[in-house]
Amino acid sequence: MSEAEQPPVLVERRGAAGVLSLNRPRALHALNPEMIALMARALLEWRDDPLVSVVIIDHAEGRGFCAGGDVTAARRSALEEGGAGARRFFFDEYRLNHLLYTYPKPVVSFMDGVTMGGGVGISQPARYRVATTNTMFAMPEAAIGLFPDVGGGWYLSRLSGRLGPYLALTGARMNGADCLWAGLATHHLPVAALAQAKARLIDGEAPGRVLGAFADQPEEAPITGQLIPILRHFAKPTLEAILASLAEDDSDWAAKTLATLSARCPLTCKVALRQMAQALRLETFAANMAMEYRLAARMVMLPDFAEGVRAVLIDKDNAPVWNPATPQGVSDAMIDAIFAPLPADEEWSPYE
Ligand code: QUE
Repeated sequence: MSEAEQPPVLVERRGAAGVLSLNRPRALHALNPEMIALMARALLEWRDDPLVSVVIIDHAEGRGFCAGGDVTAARRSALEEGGAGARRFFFDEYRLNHLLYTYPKPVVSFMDGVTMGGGVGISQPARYRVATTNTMFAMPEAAIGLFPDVGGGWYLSRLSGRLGPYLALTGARMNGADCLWAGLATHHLPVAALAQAKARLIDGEAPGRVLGAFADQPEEAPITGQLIPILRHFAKPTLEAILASLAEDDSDWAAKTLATLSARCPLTCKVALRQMAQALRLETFAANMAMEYRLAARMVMLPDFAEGVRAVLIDKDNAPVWNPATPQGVSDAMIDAIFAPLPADEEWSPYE
C-alpha cells in the first residue's frame, strides 16, 4: 500500500493495548483534523472496551514523534473563510487533549523524536511519558504568533522555578534527559528497548513495571546548567522587565536569550505570560482548555499568526514582521480582549 492510501493514524487493538500510531511521516506526523477524529473515536470506543487495559501513543515510521498541528491549514482557514475551520480544529484537538488527560485507563506516550506543539498536547496528558535520546521537546508557538496551547499553559506553569515562562517565550528545545529532569517525561528508555517495552504492554503487563524494567539513566540534563539565570530573569513580572533584565546581564547566555526573545512575537509573549499566571490558579484541566480555546479563537484571526506561519513554515525566511512590532506596542487592553469570554454558544466544552 502506498502512503497515500494509508490512514494518517494507524488504529489497532493489539492484545491488551489500544495502539494509536501517528502516520503522516512527510509532515513529521503533524496533526490534521482527520488524525484528531481517528484518535478521539478510538479512545471513546476503548474507554468502555474491557479488552483494552492500556493505550499506546507512538509514531508509525520514520522520524517522530509529532511536529505540531497543521498550522498552515489553520492559516488558510483564517485568511479564506473567517477561521471557522481553524476554530473547529482547535476545539476538537483540545477535546482530544482533555479526553487523554481524564482517561480512565493508563496511557503510555512514546516521545521518540520531535515533540512540539500538538505533539506535546497528546503526550503530556498520558500517565506514562517516555523520553529517549531522540526526544526533542519544544513549545515553539512564539515563533509563529500563536501561544503555547494544547494544555501548554497547564503543564508549563507547573514546572519548577521559571522554566515554564522560559520555554514558552523562547521556544527552547529540551532533550530527553531534560524532559526526565523536568517531569515532562516519567521514564527515559534506550531506543533499542522500545519495541520490547511495547510488546510487554501488549502482553498486558503493568506499564509501571514494564517501563521501570527498561528505564535507563540519561546523561546529565543540559537545562540544569541554565536554571539560575532562567530563574533570575524570567521571574520578572512583565515582558519588558524580562528583556531589561537580560540586557543588563553581560553573559553570553543572556545575550543569546535576548536575541532569541527579540525575534519572537511580542503579542504571543505577553499572552503566554498572562496564560502561565492564570493557568496556575485554575483548578481543572477543563477550565484551562476553555481558557486556551478563547485565546486560540482570537489569536488565529490576528495578523501575527498568518505572518508567523508564513515566515517559518511557508516562505521559510524566518523574518516575520510582527504587529505590534514591540512589547511596548502591546497594550493590556489588547491582552484583556484576547482573554475575554466568548459568546456562550461558542465556548469550549469537553466530551461527556
Ligand atoms: C511552531 C509551531 C509549529 C512548527 C514550528 C514552529 C507547528 C508545526 C510545525 C511543523 C513542522 C514540520 C512539518 C509540519 C509542521 O512546525 O505547529 O507539517 O512537516 O506543525 O516554530 O507551532
